[in-house]
Amino acid sequence: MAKLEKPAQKTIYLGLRGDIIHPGIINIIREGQKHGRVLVGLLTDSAITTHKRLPYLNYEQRREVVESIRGVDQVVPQEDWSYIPNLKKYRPEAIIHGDDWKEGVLSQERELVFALMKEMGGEVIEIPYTQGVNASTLNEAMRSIGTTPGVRLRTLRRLIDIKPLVRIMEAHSGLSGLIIENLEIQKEDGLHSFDGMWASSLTDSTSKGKPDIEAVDLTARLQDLTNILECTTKPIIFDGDTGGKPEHFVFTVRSLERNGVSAVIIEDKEGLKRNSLFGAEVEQTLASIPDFCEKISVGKQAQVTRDFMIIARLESLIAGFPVSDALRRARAYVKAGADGVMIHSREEVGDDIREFCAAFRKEYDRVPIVLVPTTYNQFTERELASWGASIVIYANHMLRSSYPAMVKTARSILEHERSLEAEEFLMPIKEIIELIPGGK
Ligand code: SPV
Ligand code: MG
Repeated sequence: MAKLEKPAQKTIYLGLRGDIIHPGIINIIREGQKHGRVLVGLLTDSAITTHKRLPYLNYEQRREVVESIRGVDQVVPQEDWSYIPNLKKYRPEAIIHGDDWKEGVLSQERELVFALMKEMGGEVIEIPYTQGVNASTLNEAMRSIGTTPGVRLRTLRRLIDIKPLVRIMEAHSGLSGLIIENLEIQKEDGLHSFDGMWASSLTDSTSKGKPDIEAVDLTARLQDLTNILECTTKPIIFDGDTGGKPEHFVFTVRSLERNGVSAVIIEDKEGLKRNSLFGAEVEQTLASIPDFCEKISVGKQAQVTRDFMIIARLESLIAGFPVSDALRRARAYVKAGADGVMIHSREEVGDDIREFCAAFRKEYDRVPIVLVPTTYNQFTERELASWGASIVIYANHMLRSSYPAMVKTARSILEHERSLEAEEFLMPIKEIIELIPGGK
């Protein structure tokens, strides 16, 4: 009896995110199977975040799921957003793709893929895209459902692991949080957006008309935070001031964790702190190293999740001490359990910060460094990352931009004794009504 010969197996490459498995994906795998063995290039977390949000599942979890789909023969990592490096590496006979890449961000990539496959003697199989379902629209839908505290909390560590620099912006209200949540701009190297939010003591207190002297209590700040939590899904870093007494800090850590906050930053000042940018005339006294280490360690013992981070903020440069003092403290704080350090400075040149980063990175290659470049704002994110920074926080920019805008409008109305002239500064009423969906 003639043996049934399997046709010579061609390799069909399929690039996937594989975070949300929907009928469109199953369909393309089935189509791929008709042409040969399906080799899935599964995008790594860092490849995805160059153009899209961090996936819900990490790479290993996605691999497990995709490997179990009938029709998938092999899964390999695709470490780049572009298919090109993997196509060169695996030299498949064909690549299969939905025809939706004819338009939009992938259209250029499509041309490159066609050229390369032609050069390699392979082909591009395009199949009609399954209308109505794709990972991006499903992602949108999931975002409108929201997140859980645990998922939000874990996201910061995942981002630190995969991104050259995590970009955090200050939010002091639901509305500012929504801007950070949704704003995206397309640049040559991918989609740019903010990775998370900073709950700043300065802007929390300023928005209440109060000075930033640790006088606004935690309960009031948690109420502000609730407004942000309710309408966003991105991770949050909380400005914990000095953390108070160790016994208070235990409660702060647990409250923040319960709410899904990813990290708290506490500063090593003595007593009730004053804002670091107040100027040299305000004397800032530092906590003793053992006392601050004790607070870190009590906080670490209090946390119930594995991923919550306590970041120690070094105020040596603010208080007039040299980089060597900050380094000495940083070593002690890391030893006490700090999950990262933030180095702060009022200097505009940035030399002190750069010197600290270089010295710290020599000793600790993985402990995250947080920078707050309010005064040394001439440096780009790429430069800060090259110094060794892991997180950049734009600590007060949403509030500082809103104040002059409000003054301008109020002044115009006073001057003209009507609001017509101010209208050009304003968002149209129709837009504000439509800004927050669900009013209908
Ligand atoms: C804040 O935003 O409240 C901070 C950063 O603590 S700074 O204002 O620069 O001290
Ligand atoms: Mg503060």
